[in-house]
Formats: sequence, C-alpha cells, structure tokens
Amino acid sequence: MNNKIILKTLNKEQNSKVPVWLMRQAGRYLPEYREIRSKFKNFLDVCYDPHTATEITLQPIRRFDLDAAIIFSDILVIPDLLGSNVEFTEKLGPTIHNKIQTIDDIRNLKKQENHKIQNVYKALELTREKLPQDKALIGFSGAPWTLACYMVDGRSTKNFQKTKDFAYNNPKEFQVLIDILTEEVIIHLINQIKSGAEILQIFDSWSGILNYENFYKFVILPTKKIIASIKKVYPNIPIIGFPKDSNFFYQQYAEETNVDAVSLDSNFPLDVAIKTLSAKFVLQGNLDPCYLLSKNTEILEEQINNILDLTKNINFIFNLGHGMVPESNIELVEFLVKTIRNYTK
Ligand code: 1CP
Repeated sequence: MNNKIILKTLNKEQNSKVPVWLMRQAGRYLPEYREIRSKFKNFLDVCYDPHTATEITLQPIRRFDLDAAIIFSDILVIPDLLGSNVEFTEKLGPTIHNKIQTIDDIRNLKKQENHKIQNVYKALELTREKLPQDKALIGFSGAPWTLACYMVDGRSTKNFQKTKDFAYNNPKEFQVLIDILTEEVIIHLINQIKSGAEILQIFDSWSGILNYENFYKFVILPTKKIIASIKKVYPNIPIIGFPKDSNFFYQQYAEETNVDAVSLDSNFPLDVAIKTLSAKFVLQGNLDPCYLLSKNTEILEEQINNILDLTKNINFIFNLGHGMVPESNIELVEFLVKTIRNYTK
C-alpha cells in the first residue's frame, strides 16, 4: 500500500482522501520566495542553483499540508539547453535571444555541452532527500508545441502568430523542430525520474490556440511518443497531461496519448469531464486561480465544495485550472488546503 495519497489516487486505489497540490505553489506570492529571488538577476539562475531550487520547492510544503512538491524549475530550460539563450526580464517575462527565424536556425540548433540543466536533476535528488516520506515529488516539462512557441516567437504573446506562420509555411522544417523537442523532452523527463521524480506533468500551455489538424500533429502525436517512450522504461510512473484550453480536443488528447491523468483548465466544465473522461482517466484541477485573490473565505469555500461534491465518486486531484498568480492571498491557500484535508469522501 502506498502512503502517498496522491499516488493512491493516480493508481486508482480506493482512497477516501482527496490529494491536493497547486500549480505554481512556489513563487512570488510567498515572501520567503521573494527574498531569495531578489538575490538573483536572471530567473533561470535560480533554477540552476540546486540548493536554492530545493529550498524554494520545499517552501510551500513547510507552510501548507500539500500532498506533492513540484520541482522548482521552468519549462524553458529545454530551449536554453538547445542554445536559445533565455533571459527573464521583470515586466516582459521570458526573452529568447536566439529566436528561430529561418530554416537554418533549426538546422543549427545544438545541445549545449556541460549545460546547467544537470543542476535541475541535482535539485530533484536533494529535494527527494529532504521531502517528508508521505509527500510525492513531481517532475515536469513543457510539451514540444509550447516550447516551439517560445523559441519561434521569442517571448510570450497572445496567439504566437509567428510560430503558426512559420509552421504553416515550413511544415517539414517545423516538424524537425517538433521532433528535436520531443526527443529532448523524453530525455529530460527520464532524467527527472532517475533523480527522484515520482509523478510527471507535461504542460502544453498553448495547445488551445491550434485548430484540429495542427493540434493532432503538434500536440497529440508528439505527446503520444513522449509517453510511449517513458512508459517503455518506467511503466509505473504516472503522467499527467495538461493541454490547456483545448476544450473539444481534451478527449482525443487523453485517449490517444495514453496519459494517466488530465489536468483541466478552468474553462472546461467539470461535469462534462466527469462524464466523458473520468471512467478511464484521473482528473485534476479546474478551480479558477483567481478565487485565491478574494479577501474572505466564503466565496472560495463555495467553489471548493462544488468541486468536491461533483468529484466525490471519481479519482480526483484537487488543483487549479492554471498557475497561482503573485497576488494570491496566503490565508486563502491555507484555508483551501485545510478544507480539503478535513474532507472525507
Ligand atoms: O521572477 C519570477 O519569480 C518568475 C516567475 C516564475 C516562476 C515562479 C516563472 C517565470 N517560472 C516559474 C516557475 C515555474 N514555471 C514552475 C515551478 C513549479 C511550481 O509550479 O511551483 C513551473 C511548473 C513552470 C512552468 C511554466 N513556465 C509554464 C507552464 C505553465 C503555465 O504557466 O502555463 C510556462 C508557460 C512557463 C514559462 C514562463 N516562466 C515564467 C514566466 C513569466 C513564463 C511565461 C508565462 C507566459 O508566457 O504567460
């Protein structure tokens, strides 16, 4: 029997408790995070410092009774490994200095030698040593499509139109980029398992901007390959897929990629997910992160109870529909975790 309740749920074992963790549970809403962050200029240097990354990973676990820690890192470590030269600026977010603008830029992509990505694996090892035995450690990666979006557009945009334009006009070459990223994601995720990750989550934050044809090519097929490759070596490590904002395509994503669990964004109707997905897949997420901004607990409590009532008879992991925002109220996070902890199915 597993003493980690999130693993019980992911393995579909009988479980009267609802596990909980929160996307971006470590980060700017915590003063202890801001203090450490102020000592570093470039955000990725925080991720590449194993002791600092470990400390930040553990911060929310010390404060709240969460069931899992997610390693403090970022999806953009893979583009950085491939020579994108990623910098985070205060207001703009990530900037990719070596954007992909031509076919040659894809041909010239090269894995950087002795890259600091190794420090992410050291951080996982250190975190697993320090993490209480009843808590699980989550490793993660961006999915190929989302990584390609940042590599081609060069920064966060509304609709990543440069990436789409490049993909539509250079289908062969764009597929080469997706294939390179698919291989790197597989390696990155397997390295994380070897370093102590017990669960994996694949973030496809921009999958929701694609039409069906392109969703199939750039989201479903690469994710299917990633999961098959990992399952071949580690069949028992649960994998959570998060094809954010993919509404009608969620079902096919889950069926074809063979994920163990799907993370639902806040727009996906939970009752529909229960009807269409919960028989085969564990569900996670859905609470709008903005409910953590309120000044009082009542509005949040109603939302939590709605979700708990609806998911009473299914395998469910409590989480948000997207990452926590920096303005989140710490007391409400405490309240949320306690409410779920006190609930028995
Ligand atoms: O200066 C700071 O403190 C930067 C804020 C920050 C944090 C806390 C960034 C910059 N990344 C992170 C950590 C992070 N990123 C985690 C850590 C673990 C945890 O959840 O606690 C994870 C899982 C991510 C994943 C990530 N990074 C995603 C996928 C999830 C999502 O939000 O859709 C994406 C898209 C990124 C890119 C990224 N990293 C940071 C920023 C500002 C962005 C851009 C986001 C955007 O384009 O809107």
